Amino acid sequence: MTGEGTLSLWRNARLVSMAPGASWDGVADGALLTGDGHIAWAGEGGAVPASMRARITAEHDLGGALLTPGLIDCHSHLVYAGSRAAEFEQRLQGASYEDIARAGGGIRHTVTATRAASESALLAQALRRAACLMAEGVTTLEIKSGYGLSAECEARCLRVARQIGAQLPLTVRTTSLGAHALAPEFAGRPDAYIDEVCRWLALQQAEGLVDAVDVFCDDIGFSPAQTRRVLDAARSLGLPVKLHAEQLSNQGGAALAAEYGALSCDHLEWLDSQGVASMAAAGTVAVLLPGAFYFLRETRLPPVAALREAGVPIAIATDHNPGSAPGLSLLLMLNMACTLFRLTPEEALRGVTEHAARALGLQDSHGVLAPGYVADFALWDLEHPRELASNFGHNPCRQVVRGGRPISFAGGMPAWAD
Ligand code: DI6
Ligand code: FE
Repeated sequence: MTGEGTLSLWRNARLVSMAPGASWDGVADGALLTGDGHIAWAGEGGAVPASMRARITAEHDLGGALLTPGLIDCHSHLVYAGSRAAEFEQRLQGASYEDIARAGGGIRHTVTATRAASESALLAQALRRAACLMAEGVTTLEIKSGYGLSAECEARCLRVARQIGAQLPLTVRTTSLGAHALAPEFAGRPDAYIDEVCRWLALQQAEGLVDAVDVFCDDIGFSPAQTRRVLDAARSLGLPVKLHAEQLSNQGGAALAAEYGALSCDHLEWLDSQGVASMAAAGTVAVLLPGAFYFLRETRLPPVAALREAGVPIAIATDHNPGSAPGLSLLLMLNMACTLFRLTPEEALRGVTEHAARALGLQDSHGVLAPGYVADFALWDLEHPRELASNFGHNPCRQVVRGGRPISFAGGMPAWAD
């Protein structure tokens, strides 16, 4: 892919490639060669191979900036309408997230607002949210459905997600999460609702709307038996699966998902040792979501030490949604992953690069700066990558490049700069 054509040289940066074995301190006089949207070479500026030097037609002096892979937010619920700030107030008065959900609020509140919104209104709001994430270096974003809960509205939300990927210089991976909450029309009939969710998957797949399938397996979500039926339906269509598992209770969801070779299990505060072992054996990524933990004032920590010891790859994501994690800063999640979950800054950055790519099945193309990978990267006004996790509340991102092309944020909306 980069064998013959012209190349761009990006030089004079501290290169933090996140390639396995690369130094956490980065390469001081680092450089990249890109061509045809991909990385042709990465290393010390003085060591560019002569054969490649001859093909360079453009040169960018990066002025000593820190250079990392573009960030990957591997878990978001970006498409929805309405606000849940009133529930924030209710929780401050003592109501729990589960109380509000059981009383018909929570996810179902957002479903009512989302069903009432047009595709263009949903798109306009979601574009602005995606722009916030991108301004902090996000170049790949997973977007789930799950606030439609009908064949038509779930498809509408997935179409909006696809539109975001078409309109912005951003890689979008879509996840079908019809089994997020019980649709109000199916009150008391969760198994009949699961039949519907399974039926929709084939239609969504035929329309090219779905890259993966997810289920909220919990006391206030769906049972392991119901979850299994959705995972079976996904498997019969050849779709990869993920799971909202062990967030508010321990259902054994992680072990169940691992049985299906899940790409990831997400949340995991209630994960037990059997779940850890199953995930390790299946190579399933643990996606930790410190924003939801923080916003719901959870106290039970995900078993980070056990995940580490078992060699389970750990990713970090925003879980952006209006109810449990309304933030739009992946950098803040790096900070919280360290302060709340005691990840190291290096683990946190790997959690939004190499391991986040793996959680989306993109580990062979995204998440590290190495030959053959996509030329998605971010430049930061920072000296060391640890500062990405230690700082919070301001945005040190100087430039975002996707597929070798710089992005401009003129007017707040990301677009190709060239
Ligand atoms: N867990 C979450 O944290 C989000 N979905 C889920 O299954 C929250 C969704 C919401 O409250 O709107
Ligand atoms: Fe979520």
